[in-house]
Amino acid sequence: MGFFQKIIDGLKKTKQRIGFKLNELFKRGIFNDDFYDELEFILLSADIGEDTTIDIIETLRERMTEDNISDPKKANEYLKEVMLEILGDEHLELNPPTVITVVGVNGVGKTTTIGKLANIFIKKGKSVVVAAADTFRAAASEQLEVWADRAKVRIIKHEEGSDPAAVVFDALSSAKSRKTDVVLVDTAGRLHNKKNLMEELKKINRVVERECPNAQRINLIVLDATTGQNALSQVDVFNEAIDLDGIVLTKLDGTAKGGVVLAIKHDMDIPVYFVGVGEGIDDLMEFDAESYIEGII
Ligand SMILES: Nc1nc2c(ncn2[C@@H]2O[C@H](COP(=O)(O)OP(=O)(O)O)[C@@H](O)[C@H]2O)c(=O)[nH]1
Ligand SMILES: [Mg+2]
Repeated sequence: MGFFQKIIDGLKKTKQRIGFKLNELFKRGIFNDDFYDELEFILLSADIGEDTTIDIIETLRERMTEDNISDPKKANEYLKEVMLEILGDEHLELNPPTVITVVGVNGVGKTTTIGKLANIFIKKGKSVVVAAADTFRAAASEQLEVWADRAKVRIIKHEEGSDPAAVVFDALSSAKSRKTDVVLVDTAGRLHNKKNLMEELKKINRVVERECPNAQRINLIVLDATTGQNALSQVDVFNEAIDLDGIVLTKLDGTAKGGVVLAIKHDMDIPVYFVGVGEGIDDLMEFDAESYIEGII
């Protein structure tokens, strides 16, 4: 399946919720107060969020009035343009050696995403090692090992319960001696022990800074799209412990709340670099604003 088709398929549920309604609404060709009220209602239903929705509608109304738009097709293009402007066009440029630390709460898809990222980088001709720094449960590093096998990359892991920062230290040493391009660090996400978790992440970060001061360092937070607007608050929590550079939004395929990408872009100053659209190794895509818009409306 092609890249474009995958994104479109992944966003199917969101499109089912809002795409057809939007289409009906625009087709009427009457752009009065009722139109904007209804538009607001539809956008909110896909978790685009209140502030973002209000901004979209205000800008759209202004431009449509100014340009005296009455053609439904044209109006629809205007909406897409406003959304595109919010989404912007930022991509993750790898500049190896690179250390990517992946954080987020339990179950959002960190380990899976690391497997998928390893696969993407390998396909781009980079060498990759993954660090199993979620040492809290033995199952966590076993799961990462399965992904490392699938992506055909090396894994550094320690015993269950060992110090996550020590795993990272070993992974970095190994990467330095083998001149590996990318180190992917998997971390724990047990938020019920928030203070410990945050201290752990800070410590990992210090080890990376100390051992690889000249490396490109990227902290990615993984968010689960099915949690909709709640995902946004997790960014604040983790940003307190480590500076987040980018977002991976997973499980877009399982939700009609795909509009949350717009809310994230609008409310947070952190780019969405990748989106997850399934459980397979090829189901992670670099975020592309235009395909995304085509996918939802
Ligand atoms: N449908 C779907 N499931 C996903 C996606 N990413 C991860 N998952 C599933 O989410 C569950 C939790 O993933 P895991 O990587 O263990 O999360 P972690 O606890 O953050 O490491 C697993 O069952 C994954 O298969 C995605 O993009 N789409
Ligand atoms: Mg995990």
